[in-house]
Amino acid sequence: MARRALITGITGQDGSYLAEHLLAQGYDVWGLVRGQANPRVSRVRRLLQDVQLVRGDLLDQGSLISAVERVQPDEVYNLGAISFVPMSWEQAELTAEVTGMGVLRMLEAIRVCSGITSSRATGTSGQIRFYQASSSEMFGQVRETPQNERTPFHPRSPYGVAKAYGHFLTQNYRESYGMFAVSGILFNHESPRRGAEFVTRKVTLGAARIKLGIASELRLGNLEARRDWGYAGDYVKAMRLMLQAEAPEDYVIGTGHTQSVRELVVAAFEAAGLDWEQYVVADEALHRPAEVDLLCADPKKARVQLGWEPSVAFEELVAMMVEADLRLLSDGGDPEQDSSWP
Ligand code: NDP
Ligand code: GDR
Repeated sequence: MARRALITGITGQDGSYLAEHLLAQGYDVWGLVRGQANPRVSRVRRLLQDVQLVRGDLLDQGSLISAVERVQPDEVYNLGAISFVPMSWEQAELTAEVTGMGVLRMLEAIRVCSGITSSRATGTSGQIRFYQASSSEMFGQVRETPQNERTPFHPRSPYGVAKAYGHFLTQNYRESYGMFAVSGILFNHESPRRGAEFVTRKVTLGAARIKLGIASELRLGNLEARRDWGYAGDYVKAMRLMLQAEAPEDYVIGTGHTQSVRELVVAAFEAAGLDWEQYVVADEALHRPAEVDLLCADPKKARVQLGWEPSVAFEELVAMMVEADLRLLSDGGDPEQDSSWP
C-alpha cells in the first residue's frame, strides 16, 4: 500500500515541491487548504492534479481533527505558517496563533486521532509521523557560527519566537507521548516559486524587470545581512528523509555557505547582464526593527545520518531564478498574480 501524506501549506513554495517529490516516490498525497476564495487553491488544483485536497485551517482545532480523521495519513508535514518575517511585527498575535499555536493544534489532532492518552509513553507510539517546519530564524542573534542542532536560540522577530514555540512543543510531544515528531531546522531556501516579497525573488524579479525596461530601480533594505541560501527542491527531500529515519530526531538543513544580500544583488544583476550600482537603492525604511545579521548552517548531522546533501550552488540558484523571471515577464505573466506561477 502507498504511504499517505497530509501536507499543510500545500499552496506555498515548499508545499508544491514536497507534493511533487512525494508523488514521485509513490505516495498518496493530500493537501490541507483554507479559505473560501483562495486563488492559490485553484493554482494547486491546476498544477498538482494528483494531490487530493481537504479543507482545514491551523486556527481551527476541529477542522484539523476532521482532516486527520478523513485522510488517515501515515505522515503529516506541517508547512503552513505566516512565514514572512516583517509581517510578524505587523500581525504579531496572528503569527503566534498560526505559526506557533497551529503546531499545537496539529499535534493535538494527531494525538487525539491516534488515541494516545498516556503522558508517559515510551518508545514510539501511534502510527502517524509528524514533521514540523522549524527555521534558522530561531537562532536569531547568534554567538557561534556555523549553527548546528545544539546552538542556542535567540529569536529576533515574533515569527522566530512563534517558530521556537512550535519547535519545543514538537520536542515535548515526542518526549511526553513517544510520538514520532521531528523538526527540520531549515535555513533559507529559494526557487522560481518563492513568494515575491522575499529578498531573493524581489531581487531576481527586480533585475528581470529592469532588464526588460519595465522598471528603472530596485529599493532594498539591509544589504549587509548574510544568509545561507539553498534550493527548495533539495530541502523538501530532507523533510521526507527525516520521517523515514529509525529514530525521531531534529536536523539542521542548509548549505554551509553564507552570502550577503549585496552579494545576492551582484549575482542576480550579473546574470541579467546589468550593473547593479546603477539601479539599486538602499532604503532605511525597509530595515527591520531587529535584524538577524548572520546565518550559516552546519548540516553535518543530516549528511552523516540521512545522507542528505544540497545539489544547487548559490550562483546557479540565482541564475535559475533570474532566467525564470525573465521568461515569465517576457511571456506577459504577472508574478504578483497567483495565476502566473512559473
Ligand atoms: P509560504 O509562505 O510559501 O507558504 C506558507 C503556507 O502556509 C501557504 O500554503 C499558506 O496557505 C499556509 N497558511 C497560512 N496560514 C494558514 C492557516 N491559518 N492555516 C493553514 N495554512 C496556512 O512558505 P514556504 O513554503 O516558503 O515555507 C514553508 C514552511 O517552512 C513555513 O512554515 C515556513 O515558515 C517554513 N520555513 C521556510 C523557509 C524558507 O526559506 N522557505 C526556511 C525555514 C522554515 P494559504 O494559501 O492558505 O495562505
Ligand atoms: P528571512 O527572508 O527573513 O531570512 O526569512 P527574507 O528573504 O525576507 O530576508 C532575508 C534578508 O534580506 C534582508 N533584506 C530584505 N528582505 C526583504 N524581504 N525585502 C527587502 O527589500 C530586503 N532588503 C534586505 C532582510 O533584512 C533579511 O536580513 C525567510 C522566510 O522564508 C522565513 O519563513 C524562514 O523561516 C527563513 O527565511 C529561514
